Amino acid sequence: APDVVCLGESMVTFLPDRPGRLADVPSFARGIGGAESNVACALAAAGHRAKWVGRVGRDGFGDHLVEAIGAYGVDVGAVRRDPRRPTGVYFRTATDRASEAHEVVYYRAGSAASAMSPETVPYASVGDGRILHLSGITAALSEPCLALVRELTAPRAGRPLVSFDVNFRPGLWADAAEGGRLLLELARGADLVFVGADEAEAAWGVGEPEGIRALLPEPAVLVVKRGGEGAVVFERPLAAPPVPDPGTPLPDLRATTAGGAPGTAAAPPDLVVSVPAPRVDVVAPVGAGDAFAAGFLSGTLRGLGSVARVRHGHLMAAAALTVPGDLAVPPRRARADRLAGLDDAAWG
Ligand code: KDG
Repeated sequence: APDVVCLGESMVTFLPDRPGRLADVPSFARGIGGAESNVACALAAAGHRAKWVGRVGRDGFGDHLVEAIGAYGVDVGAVRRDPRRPTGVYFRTATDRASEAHEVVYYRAGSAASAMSPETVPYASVGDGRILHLSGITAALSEPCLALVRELTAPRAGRPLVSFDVNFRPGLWADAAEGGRLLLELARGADLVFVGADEAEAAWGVGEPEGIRALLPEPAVLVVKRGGEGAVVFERPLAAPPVPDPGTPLPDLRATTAGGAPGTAAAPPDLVVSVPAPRVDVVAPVGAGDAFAAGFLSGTLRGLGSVARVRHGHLMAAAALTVPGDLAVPPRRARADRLAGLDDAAWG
């Protein structure tokens, strides 16, 4: 059985070979993208059994995605091919200044993945891992996709630990305010939630970590990412001590989720840790959030403590931040462990 199942739309990406407006750039290099398969690829590279579930067209781009993601060691056996709908693609500008906004153009309306639904994605194909990783992108793709994410974040006996990266993409929602409201509702059903402080500000009008936790008290673990300032984790106390052993069973975070509904019984107190990020020269921020999630989930699978889990997230993100595309080669596990184990001064 897989450690982590990642569900979502993957696309072929086209990155220009030079900075400039899309209107001016003449040639592009092909890559692979898709937030959830990015997480799967990084987890597989870190030595975990990762599976990606999605739908692609019966076309050359679909072939390429299945082959390229499979080549990372990700199980692609549950990916379905749609003979009538195409594989999504997207184009993005390259800039030589990391802070400059990137132009992103999606060609994914009516894609094979937009036909994902509770009917076309059987629960058995996504519910067989220890962790099921989802993101808010899927909820924005179509009504059937939203229904699928609703179903997967709803309570269900024996469900895997549900991880949800909010991934608010205003350009994908017909009504961004409604998108924000839906994402909050979906995130409340997850066990583990990742959100950027700036995206929480954009989606919910609240960017302070404590304020975000007040909006989202239900998940046992809430990770608020603050870019170069690091990340803040809120979590219910876990009995399991940090044991860096790949064979360590997953701590049962779900056991600590009860009683957190807003306005009802008081949630148990949170453990709150703030973990600074290493300074890196950013080439392109794309894919960094996915890499962070992969590092944090990797640490979760290994039973590591909160600080170590966030540091593994930061290390994977640092690798992704320093390459132009979505995916970087992450540090090998032994090296990441040594880096994550550096004393706090090295992380200031
Ligand atoms: O996180 C990177 C993703 O944004 C990129 O791969 C494209 O999945 C994508 C999306 O929908 O924005």
